[in-house]
Amino acid sequence: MGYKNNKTGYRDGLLESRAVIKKNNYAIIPHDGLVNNAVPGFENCRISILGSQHLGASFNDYICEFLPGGQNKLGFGGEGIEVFIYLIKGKLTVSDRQESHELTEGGYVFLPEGELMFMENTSDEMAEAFLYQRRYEPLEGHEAYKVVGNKNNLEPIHYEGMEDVLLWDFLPTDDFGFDMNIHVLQFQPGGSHGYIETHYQEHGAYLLSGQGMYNLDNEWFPVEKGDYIFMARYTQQACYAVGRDEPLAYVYSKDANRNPQ
Ligand code: UGY
Ligand code: MN
Repeated sequence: MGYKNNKTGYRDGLLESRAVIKKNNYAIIPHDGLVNNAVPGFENCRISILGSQHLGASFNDYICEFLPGGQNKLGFGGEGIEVFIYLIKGKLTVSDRQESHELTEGGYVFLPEGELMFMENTSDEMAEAFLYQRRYEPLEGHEAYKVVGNKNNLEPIHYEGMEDVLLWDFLPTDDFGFDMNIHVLQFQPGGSHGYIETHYQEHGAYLLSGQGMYNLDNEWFPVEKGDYIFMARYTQQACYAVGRDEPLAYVYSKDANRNPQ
């Protein structure tokens, strides 16, 4: 899938993998351990299911390469299910029943429950996207709505006031119609969380660039671009970025604005 391939270890007879799966707590799934899945609606795509209820998540995450001509014409989402797409690479046409949006790198679309998301790669290059779906938790008197944007047009904030950590919010942060948000968090080399977070909310994170060390439940793990990390509710979490060339950045989900059920 275009990432450094540590399956060489397998060929050398070392049988090494960095994957760590602690169901209902945390998981690290390196890119080179992924297999292609057949997922209803996705045609001419290399798609892998990442987070799911079987890991302990309340959402499904996917990483998908739309080959030229790759598409989903059946629709992603539907009754009760909210969906989100973030375009990591290439170009992709993303539509609901009303209109189409031409996404370029950094582009995203959120559709509220009841809508269907259609996708098509009409370019002659592969397009890579991170996809999310979750059963919406309604709140009386409030409603979510479609959001379309591009990370490159947003102004990041300094996460918790730190000079070397930036945060982009993709959905409104002050609207109780939304029961979750998707963000990008970026650490300059040497940058880190200010403390080990311990919180009710869960995360699915896909690493977009760089390398770092991630603390999950008080153990440290090396992580890099292409890894997926699941963090269940209350899993302790923190990281720091290493290397010189690239910041460590990930796109991740976080539930919000609701009482525990
Ligand atoms: O928003 C968050 O809770 C985020 N800072 N968590 C994380 O990066 N593991
Ligand atoms: Mn967190």
